Amino acid sequence: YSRLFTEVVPNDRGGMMESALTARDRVGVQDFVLLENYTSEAAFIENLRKRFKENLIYTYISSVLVSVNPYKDLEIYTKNHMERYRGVNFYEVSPHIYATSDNSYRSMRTERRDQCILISGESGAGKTEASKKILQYYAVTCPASDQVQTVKDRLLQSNPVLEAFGNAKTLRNDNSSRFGKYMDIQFDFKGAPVGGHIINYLLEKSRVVHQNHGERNFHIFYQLIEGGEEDLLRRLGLERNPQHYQYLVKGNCPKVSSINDRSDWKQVRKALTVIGFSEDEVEELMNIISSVLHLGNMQYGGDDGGSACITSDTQIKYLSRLLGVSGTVLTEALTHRKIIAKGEELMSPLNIEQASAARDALSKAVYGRTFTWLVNKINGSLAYTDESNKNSSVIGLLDIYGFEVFQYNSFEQFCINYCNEKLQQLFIELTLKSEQEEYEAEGITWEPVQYFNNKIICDLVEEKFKGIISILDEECLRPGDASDITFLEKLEDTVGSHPHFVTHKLADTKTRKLMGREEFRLLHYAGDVNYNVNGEVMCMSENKILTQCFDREELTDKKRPDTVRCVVLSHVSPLPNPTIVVPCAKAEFTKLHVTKILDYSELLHFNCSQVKLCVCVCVFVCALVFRYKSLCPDTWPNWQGKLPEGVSTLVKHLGYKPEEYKMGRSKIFIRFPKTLFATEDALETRKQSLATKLQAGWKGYT
Ligand code: AD9
Ligand code: MG
Repeated sequence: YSRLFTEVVPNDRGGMMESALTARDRVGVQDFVLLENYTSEAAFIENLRKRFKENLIYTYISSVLVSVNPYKDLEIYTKNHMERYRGVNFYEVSPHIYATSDNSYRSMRTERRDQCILISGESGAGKTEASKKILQYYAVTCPASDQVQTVKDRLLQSNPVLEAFGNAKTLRNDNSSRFGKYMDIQFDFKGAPVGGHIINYLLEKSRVVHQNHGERNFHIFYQLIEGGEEDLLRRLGLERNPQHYQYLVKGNCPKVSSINDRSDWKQVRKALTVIGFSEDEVEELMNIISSVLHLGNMQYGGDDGGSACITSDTQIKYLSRLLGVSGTVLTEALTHRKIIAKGEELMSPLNIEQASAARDALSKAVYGRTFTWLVNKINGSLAYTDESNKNSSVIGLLDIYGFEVFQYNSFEQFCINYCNEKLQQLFIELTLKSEQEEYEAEGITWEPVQYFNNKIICDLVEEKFKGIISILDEECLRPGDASDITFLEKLEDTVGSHPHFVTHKLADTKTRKLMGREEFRLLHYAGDVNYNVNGEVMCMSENKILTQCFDREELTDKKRPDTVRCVVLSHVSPLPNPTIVVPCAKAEFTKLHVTKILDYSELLHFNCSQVKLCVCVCVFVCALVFRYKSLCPDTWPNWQGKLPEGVSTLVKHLGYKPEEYKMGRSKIFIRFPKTLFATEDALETRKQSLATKLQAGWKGYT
């Protein structure tokens, strides 16, 4: 009975008995489709609020998990909790990220199909935390041998390493992911995790050289400076003071109260060892990290002719040693560019501004390449090599940076928000489409539902020749007078009439007041964002050091901008278990805030369309019989016959009218949530009377 007793009231109030109705009143419903007034925004928010007050941060919309960031540690991620969800069906326990994890795992095992868990939500919503919880769940609950334990350790330890190099404090999140991550966890035929593979998308490299006020550079810089051993810092020529480095002072925020850089350094060092980095490799890695800091401190002065020269050779000395490049070559490369005149290569001097830009470009490129190398190295250590076991299945986890809007939004935000736009498209398509397919499979007639398809916005960004990226590409490659402003003008000419695009010139009076002249505004599904075009059209100078360090052909291949890679979702498997994550700033659950979030995530819209599409609550027939079997003498203690007949018997006994439900092939579709509520209430009454009788020593069934 214990399972039945814990199901109805999904809280942690021990064995306290409460009627189903009172419980629902207090903690809301655990699936939004059970809301009686499911299309009402107020009812939706109220349900979320009730649950949040009770520390119930998870709620379903059908098979989608909605999670509200509690911003505090809840005791819901213990080993006991993991055990509670292991091998148990979705509908038998209260909503949890572990239920989603377990459900994907079981589908992978039983259906032998790869799975994917998409995690979306705005910045700070808790996506990365959710992905870590999923990984921990598999690490703890899946079978293990010694070899598998190593893989589990490496999978878990890849997180602190990637977060050190790819996460940073922003105004929205102290540990904001500044890259997108898709991780495959490979399982062998026994269901043990045996390998993994990570794909990273679009690291925000501009952060290496510039941070907005109140933000930081990537964590690793501060970790190294605060936590690095004395002799290591000496070898790297670093001082134990972040304020000393130009690349670390832009945001005026060297310390963050929620972050302990020193202990994080220790954790990262340990993680690097677990993953399999040798001492030499760690040292080389730190050489590069410190060389970026030295580059940032390099000062330029101008000679009489206005050409840039390096005023102090301290940095060059360190750089030359740390990067293994000759000082003379480095100096020339950082102050000159190569031009070809009359078929001859000449070195033309840069002015101070150009030289500073070249230095920053080099820093970004070095850091970006190092990050990619790091991911490749981790992949090497996670690689699954057992040839005899090729039939492995995978669960993919997609955790990208969330939708974000700042006062000043640049190319980075443009890429991030475009990426979220793509994800939203995929998400709607997969969930609504899969729902419709389910009706077809179950032989149920359904009405197609109208919902906002954001493909129109994706097209605006990505369409060949006519989209914003193509136009930017074209301006970057165009010789002559191409500039940020000509780019903006070209946008106005090409996509000016698009309903989701506005510029200062094209805007109505009201919008114009909210826009700068160097901005364009995109009307995203999640909200309107102004993007500044300053510095978008950067014609990279031919740079000696770049040509030495990097593959030249790749550098000039501007036909494949990074932005597209961030949305290559070809690895997403056909069966997603989507998760939406809703943030709740500083644990204050105000209506205003929630309404804003709903606006952003289109959650409500999604809920409505999902529910309208469902038209009803659908329950697996086996779940229905299992849950309510005690309400009918013919199905108690177990139904021995065929399941559909069991359901018919049960619902007839419960008094369901024919118009209240439809039988599918494997599921029953109940038209009104209140029908299910009535059955829940009957179950509750039944359980209370059974409990009383059991206490009195009763053993039979009446
Ligand atoms: V971003 O798009 O990378 O900027 P995320 O990834 O959505 O963002 P993240 O997972 O980093 O957000 O969560 C932000 C912070 O919220 C964490 O550092 C935690 O302090 C807090 N958080 C998130 N989820 C939970 C949770 N389940 N329990 C407790 C949480 N705290
Ligand atoms: Mg994140």
